[in-house]
Amino acid sequence: MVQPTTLGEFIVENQKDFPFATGDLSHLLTSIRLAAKVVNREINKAGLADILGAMGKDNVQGEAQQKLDVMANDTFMRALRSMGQCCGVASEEEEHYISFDDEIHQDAKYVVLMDPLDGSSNIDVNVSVGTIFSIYRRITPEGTPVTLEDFLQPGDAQVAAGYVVYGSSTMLVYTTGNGVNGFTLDPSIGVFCLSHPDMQIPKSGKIYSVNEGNYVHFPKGVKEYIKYCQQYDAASGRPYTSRYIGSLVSDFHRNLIKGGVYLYPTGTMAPNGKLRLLYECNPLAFIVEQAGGTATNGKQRILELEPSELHERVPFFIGSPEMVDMAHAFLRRYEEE
Ligand code: AHM
Ligand code: MG
Repeated sequence: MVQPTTLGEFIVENQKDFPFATGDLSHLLTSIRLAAKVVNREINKAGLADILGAMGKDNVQGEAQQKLDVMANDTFMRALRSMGQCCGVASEEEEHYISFDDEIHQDAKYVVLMDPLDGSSNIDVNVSVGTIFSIYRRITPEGTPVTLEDFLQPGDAQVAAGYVVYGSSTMLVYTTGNGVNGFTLDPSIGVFCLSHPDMQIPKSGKIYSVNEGNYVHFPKGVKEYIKYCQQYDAASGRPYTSRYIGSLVSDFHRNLIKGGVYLYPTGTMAPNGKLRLLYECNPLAFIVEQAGGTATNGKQRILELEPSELHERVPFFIGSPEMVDMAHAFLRRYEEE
């Protein structure tokens, strides 16, 4: 039997491809890998333990925090704090960034931005959820407390990004800027094994993913693009199939593998869209570009956007490059209306 490459082995083997290879990034990825396993274990038994349901309070975004949101946030925070490579974390669940200022963090170079449990409103009904993370080198000098500036970097400055999808199997997918690789957790031995090397998104696909409940609120260009997706055209394989889980990581992961486009546009109800630039859009944009795909806000590459706030929202168009291009063509055509 051929021994699978484990995530631990892969991280170490690929350390040399990283321009600042000191091993710190590898350690950081190791902390994230361990925390993901803990979160996976808790999610798997969610129906048995008293950890389902709402906490009874809202997070900074005004969304009801689930008990598992809090568990996932605490687990990743603990894992990142316990090692010496990370000097600060920004999370969807925390209004302000957290600075790690203990002795062991004095030489830490990296900040992490994350959505610890994305799609958590799905958790009570046993639908796949995820974790999304993004890693940057700090801008301010080592040994000083991190500042907002360390977190408000454009996505192009990311050194690594990834997600975990807690689905019918649990997978961790990540990039350090040298392609995208996916690892499936073998639950019998508790190890992530390389299952999807060098992931590439198909140039086009047959899936469009959008919350059509918001249709009447969308800009004209988006409405017309959705109609285009639904029209019959044998040559281009339309009508496309509509698939929307409402769990960004799962919707993205499916489209990455099968080819497709995911849209969360502006709307009269959500003038800037819903998804957060720093810990939802940027990491997935880095991954999709590394896999040959495209991610924009409808006009500009997501990775070029200059963030101005920690929890900033942006419209999001991501997926197979030809499909995102076509969505853009519709947006441009109806821009004035
Ligand atoms: P969350 O991070 O609080 O879970 O919110 C983000 C989620 C995404 O996973 C998903 O794509 C989106 O919200 C769904 O929003 P909607 O219910 O408006 O379609
Ligand atoms: Mg989220």
